[in-house]
Amino acid sequence: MDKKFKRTTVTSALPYANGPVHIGHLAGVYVPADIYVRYLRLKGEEVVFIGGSDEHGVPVTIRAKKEGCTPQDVVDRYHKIIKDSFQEFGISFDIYSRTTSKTHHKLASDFFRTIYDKNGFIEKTSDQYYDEEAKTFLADRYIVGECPRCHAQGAYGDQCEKCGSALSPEELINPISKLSGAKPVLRSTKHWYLPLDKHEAWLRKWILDEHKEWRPNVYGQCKSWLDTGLQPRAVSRDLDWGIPVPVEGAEGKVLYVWFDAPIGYISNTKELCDNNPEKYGNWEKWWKDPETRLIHFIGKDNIVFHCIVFPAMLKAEGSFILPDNVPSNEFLNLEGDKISTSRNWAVWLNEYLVDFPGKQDTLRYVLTANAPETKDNDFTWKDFQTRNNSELVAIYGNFVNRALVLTKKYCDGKVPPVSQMTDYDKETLKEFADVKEKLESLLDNFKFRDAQKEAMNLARIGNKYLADTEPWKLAKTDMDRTLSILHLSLQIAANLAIAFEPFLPFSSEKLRKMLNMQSFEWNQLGRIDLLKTGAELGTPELLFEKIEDDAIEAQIQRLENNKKENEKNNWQPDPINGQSTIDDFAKLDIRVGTVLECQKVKKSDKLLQFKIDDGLGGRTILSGIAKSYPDPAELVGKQVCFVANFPTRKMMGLESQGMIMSAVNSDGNLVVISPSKQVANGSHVG
Ligand code: B3M
Ligand code: ZN
Repeated sequence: MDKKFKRTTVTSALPYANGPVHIGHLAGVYVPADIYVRYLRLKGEEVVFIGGSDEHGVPVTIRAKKEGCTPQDVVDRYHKIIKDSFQEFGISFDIYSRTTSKTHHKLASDFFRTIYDKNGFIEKTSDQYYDEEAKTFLADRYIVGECPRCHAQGAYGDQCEKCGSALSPEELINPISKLSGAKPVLRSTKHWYLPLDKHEAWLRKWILDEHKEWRPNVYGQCKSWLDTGLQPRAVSRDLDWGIPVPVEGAEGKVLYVWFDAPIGYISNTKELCDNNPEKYGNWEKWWKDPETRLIHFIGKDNIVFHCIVFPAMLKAEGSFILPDNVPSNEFLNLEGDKISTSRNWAVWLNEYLVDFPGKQDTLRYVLTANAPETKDNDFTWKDFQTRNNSELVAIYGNFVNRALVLTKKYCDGKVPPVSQMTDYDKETLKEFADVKEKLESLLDNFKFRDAQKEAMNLARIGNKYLADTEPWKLAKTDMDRTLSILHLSLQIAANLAIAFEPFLPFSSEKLRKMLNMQSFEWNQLGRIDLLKTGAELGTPELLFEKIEDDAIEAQIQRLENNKKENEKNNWQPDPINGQSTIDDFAKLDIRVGTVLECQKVKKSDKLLQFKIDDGLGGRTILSGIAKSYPDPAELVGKQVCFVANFPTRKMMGLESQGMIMSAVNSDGNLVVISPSKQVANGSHVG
C-alpha cells in the first residue's frame, strides 16, 4: 500500500432491498471488493469492509403498494435474502447493515443539517407533477407519455427508451401517472439542492489532475460529466418513505435516496465500531483521518454519484476524507442479453445455491474470469461448465488431489522428506518464484481477472510438474525421488491455498485443512518451506466436482422458460391500426371451409399445405403456420376461415388459392380461426 496510508476503508455499493441479488451484482461489485479485502487482510493490513442494504427510495414504496404491505415489510424481506446470499458466497463484510437503522437515520439527518447550517444548499420552489388520485408527487420514472421527439408512446419522464432522448417530465405529451393512470397536475413544491456547479472547479482538479490512475471507464465518465457542466441537484423528495428533511417546514419531505444511501457507508462503519470498539476503534478514524484510504467498489451506473455527488457532499460537510479510488466495473450480460430483473433474465444467487449447493467458489471463479473490468462481458452456462470442468477440476483440483493421494499412498499421509533437487525441479521453482510480486502488482491495481489467471497459472505449473515427473511410475524404482517430487508438489499446493484464498475462499479453507497448515499469510507466498517434513496431513478430499451436461441444460431451459413466461405476462395487444371503411372490408371475400388434408410442405419449415372443402369444388391453400402446428393432422376435419378472393400465388413450386386466417397469440404462436358452430362449407364471413 501507498506509504502515505495506514489503513483502508472499503465500501461496496448498497443494493436496493426491493429484490434479491443476481450474478451481475456479484460480478460487478461484491466479488471484486471481497477479493481485495481478503488480500489486504492476508497481508495483515488494517482494513474494514462495509456493506449494507439501501432501503429507501420510490421503488420500495411501489413494490409495497403492489403487494399490499408496508415498505418496511418489503425491505425486511429482501434485506434478509440479500444478506444471506452474500454470506453464503463468502463476501466477508465486517458489517452488513441497513439504511433503515436508527444509527443511519440520525447520522444522515445530522449530515444534512451540518451542510444546511453552513448554507451549503440552495432552496428552490418549482412546479412538479402530482398525482391527485394517489396523492403523491411523481418521480420521473412514474410518469409516462408520448415522446416529444420521436412521438413513441410510453416514454418515461426522464428518458424515451425508443429514441434514447433524455427528457424532463414536463416535456411529455399527454403525461399519465403510472401509479393510478390519472393525468398528473403541476403543483409547486420546495426542495433543497446541492449546488454542484459551485463544486465543479475543485472536482475538476481533484479528479482530472490528481486521479489520472482511476480506471479509464471511471475517469472518462467523470470527464464527460465535468465537461458538460454540473447543475444543482435536488437532495430532497416529496415522499413518506425515507429520512425526514431535518428542517422546519419540511413536513412530507424526505432526503433523496441517493443523498442518504452513501452516508450509509459511514453509518454502518459507526455501528460496527460502536459495537466492537476494541477491534475497530473509533469510527471516525475510518472516515476522517487523512491516513485512511477510502475505496468504493461500485457498478458503472453509480459512477457519477460516487465520484461527483458524494465527494461534493463530503466536502460540503467538511470533516471527511475523499475516496482515493472508485474501481467500477462495466456490466455483465447473461447468454448475450442484458441482465434484467423485470424480464427475469438473471441468475439469482438464492436460486443458484439451491441448484449448485456447495459450489460458491465455482461461480466466484467464473465471474472473476469473465469480470467486466474494462468492457461489458458475458456469462454463459456453457462457459461456466467448461471453466469448472477443464480449469478448476482438471488443473487445480486434479493437481492437489494427486499430490495428496500419492502422499497418502507412499508416505502414510505425512509430508515426505526431500532428498534431491534436479535441474527440472529448480526450473519449476523458478517459474513460480515471482508469483507474489506478480499477484501483488495486479491486485494493487484492481486487476482481479488477471490476478486470478496468475493464480491458476501456478496450479498449471504444479499440474505439469506432476504430469512430467510421473512419481506414480517412479515409485517402483526410485522411492527417494518419488518422495522428493511429492514434497515439492505439496509445497506448491500450500502456495495455491494462499494464492487462491482471496478468490476461492471455500476451497482454500478446505485445502488448508487437508494440508494442515497452521500459519497462513500472504508473505509466505513463493516459499517452499511452508510444510514441514514429517508433518501429518489431513484427509484428501476433492476440491471441485465435475458439472454434468444435464445440470447446464436445466439452467438454459429455465432461462428460456422465464423468457417465455415473461413475454406472456408483459404481452399487450398492438394498438389499433389506423382506420378502414366498410367498403374496404367488403372487398375481402372471407369464407368457411373444412380441412380435408393438411401436411408439411417438403423442404420448408414454415409452410403447411391445406386441402379445403370450400363448397365450390375444393382448393389448395398454403399457410405459414407450420411452427405453430407441429402435428398438422390435428387440423384435419376442422372448419377454418379463409380469404377466398386473393389471386393464386406460387410458393415452393406449389399453388396457393387464398389465405387461412389465424390469430397471433401472445407467445407468437398462430392459431387458426374456426366458426363456433358447424356451418355449411362456402359460407360467407361478414
Ligand atoms: N442502491 C443503486 C444500485 O443498487 C444504489 C447504490 C447505492 S450505493 C450508496 O445500483
Ligand atoms: Zn423518443
